Amino acid sequence: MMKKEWPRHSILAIAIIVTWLKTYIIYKTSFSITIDNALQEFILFINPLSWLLFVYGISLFFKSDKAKNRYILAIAVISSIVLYANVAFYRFFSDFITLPVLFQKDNFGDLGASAAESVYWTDIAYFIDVIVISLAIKFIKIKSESTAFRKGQRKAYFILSTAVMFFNLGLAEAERPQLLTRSFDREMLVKNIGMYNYHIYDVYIQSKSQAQRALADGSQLVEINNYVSSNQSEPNPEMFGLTEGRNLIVVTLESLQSFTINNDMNGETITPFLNDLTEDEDTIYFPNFYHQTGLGKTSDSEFLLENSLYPLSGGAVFFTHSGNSYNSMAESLGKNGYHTSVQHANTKSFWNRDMMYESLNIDEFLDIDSYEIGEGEAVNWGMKDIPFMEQSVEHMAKLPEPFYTRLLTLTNHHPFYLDEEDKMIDEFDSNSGTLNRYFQTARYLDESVKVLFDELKQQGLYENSVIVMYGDHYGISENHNAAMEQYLGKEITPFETAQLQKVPFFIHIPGYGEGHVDEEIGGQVDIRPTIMHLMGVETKEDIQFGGDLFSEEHEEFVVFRDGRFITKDHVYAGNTCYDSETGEEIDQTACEPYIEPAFTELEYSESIINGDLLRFYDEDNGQMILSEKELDKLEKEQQENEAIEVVPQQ
Ligand code: GP9
Ligand code: MN
Repeated sequence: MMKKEWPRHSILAIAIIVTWLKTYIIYKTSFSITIDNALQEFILFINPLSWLLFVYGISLFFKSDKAKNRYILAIAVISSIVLYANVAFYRFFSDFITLPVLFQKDNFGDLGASAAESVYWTDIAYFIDVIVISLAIKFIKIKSESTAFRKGQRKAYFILSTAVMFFNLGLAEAERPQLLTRSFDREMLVKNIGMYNYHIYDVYIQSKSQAQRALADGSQLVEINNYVSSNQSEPNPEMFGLTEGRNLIVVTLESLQSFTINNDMNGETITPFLNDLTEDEDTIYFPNFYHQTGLGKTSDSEFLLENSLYPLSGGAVFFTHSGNSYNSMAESLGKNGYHTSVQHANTKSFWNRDMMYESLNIDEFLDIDSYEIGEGEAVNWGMKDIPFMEQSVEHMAKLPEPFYTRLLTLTNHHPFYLDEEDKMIDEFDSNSGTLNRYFQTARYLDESVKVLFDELKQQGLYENSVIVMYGDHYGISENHNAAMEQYLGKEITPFETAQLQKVPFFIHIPGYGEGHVDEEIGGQVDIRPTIMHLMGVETKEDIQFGGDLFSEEHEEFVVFRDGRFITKDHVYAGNTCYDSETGEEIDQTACEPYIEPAFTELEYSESIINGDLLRFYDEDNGQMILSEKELDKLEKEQQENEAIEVVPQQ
């Protein structure tokens, strides 16, 4: 009996279809990927296809059937291993694999053990495509005509696979604008571009930063260190150590801009509680304080605050350089006996926080799994701020003291949706729904801060704490300028846009009694030195770009991430120099002396990050470590727990 003969590219077609469907089924069964609408489901379904078409399609270049089949099988095996490794990893860490995780020594031990724990013999099912393809190769008889694919057809095939890729990327971009440039969450990447493409992207991002790192050496740091040292500001003796030994609670006020403070909207107060704080005897409020974030938004603000370095000009440093050495505020306070933590009711992989927090030496990350989100307690991006504050204070009551904990709020986030019962003021009446709703969520955020203070008092944690609060970045982008003009009642020039970069900064010290409004001009890069000095920790040897806002020597010079800057007398924005008092354009020469220094600051900070230069620096004694060899030696010594001998600068 004649066996049925199959068309010549059957094996290729089977491989693509089986691996594709298998991948989708695994997405649905082995990971918990949140899907909010039908479009997201569709993207998830098609996302393995572009890569599979491409990579299996390469088999079309093989001449012999045997080589072709072997190649297809090898790809099936490799892609199954990648997928399965993620499944096993996810079982333990609820996260997808990213290259640094494989190379971080600390993780590695845990990883091996955990991986072994989460492997079952039934997992063979994850290799179902390999089995199906092997059987197909063995039993299917292909029509005996030549399997050589004609060039034209091959071209058409790859055009098709490229088209599928662009279709996928197009849908992903529509669903998640700036997905690749901001790369905010591994889950979102997997959801939108697929597991296989995600790994390619991850390899690209990581190898780019590894290459820059490999080329760097400690000598680059000498010049930077000289610059930084000459700009250090002496602490103000009246403030230095004022809150030493107290718990430090830092609250990130999501998307809160300063224009909401001491202001109203159609007669309604936007932030009553924060307004009172600006006049409170225990609070120092900084109205001339600016955010300096880039594409990494909240994560950039965290980066600035922890390290007093500028974030990157492109991409989010939390993603691109999470394996670097840093000298974070958490690390320093940790060395001073503090337990350090971050509390945030969101997935831990968002902004790659789980990875980055390890590098920042944050002891504990209380993420969404540490919160109980009851019926009606979530809106917009997740858990509502009020229950979040309540539960965070419950966590604090259990933390070892003294602690440094950071709370990241979420409700006042674009697109600013709120449940009816949480709306405490009306919407604004412009043609921008975003701006209209913003006032309501900002009002809600204000209320949650009040709840935080009340809860702290109830738990007996208030008196012995210092509460620092800052706005992380803008909430209303320039897209809403027309509506903002209506609200502010003035034209938004580049000067005004720079003013809108002001975010509130509060330092609340229970029992202080000398609260005031501090007009000093500053930015997020100044938070670290200001707070560290308040906590009684010296920062003389630290490589940081900010200065202590309380210091007599603090320089009023705020550089934005894109090169715009503010000085006491000028605002430089849109390549134009403005008088800071009047907002009027003035001669460029007034700003000229600052253009270069602004650029230099950003450049220096960028090279520290790209070259991972802080690995060549010992902040304990301010010594430079110049060569890889010396660095290896030091690491070895550290590992052996012996006294660290640092080779001084030559
Ligand atoms: C997400 C939250 C918001 O966890 O921090 O991030 P954003 O979009 O503001 O950067
Ligand atoms: Mn934010």
